[in-house]
Amino acid sequence: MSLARPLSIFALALAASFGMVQAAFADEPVKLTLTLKDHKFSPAEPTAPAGKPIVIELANQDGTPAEFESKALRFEKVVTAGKTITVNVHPLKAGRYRFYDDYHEATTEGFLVIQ
Ligand SMILES: [Cu+2]
Repeated sequence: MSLARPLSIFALALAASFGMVQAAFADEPVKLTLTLKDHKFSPAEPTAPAGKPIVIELANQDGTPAEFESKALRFEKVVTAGKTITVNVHPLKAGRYRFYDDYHEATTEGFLVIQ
């Protein structure tokens, strides 16, 4: 029996499993970490790549509750004083998407920049 055949099968299996790993990474969400302090988001303009699911973690360091909201990104979630929440965002096209604290909308906003 020649060694060539088992080796090529092994090579194919390796290539296939590598492809699956690549596919898993493609769907891996991009994580963004934001803080809210003195009614300002930081960073105020986080960036993320287009076409990837995104998870935004927001830590509210203020002594008042906030409602993390975005019509463009379709989320709305209350975060009480001193707590941290996460919201999921579906894959997006390049652009600038506004978010805000619905309890202080006039002063507290940011933009998710998709590149
Ligand atoms: Cu609201």
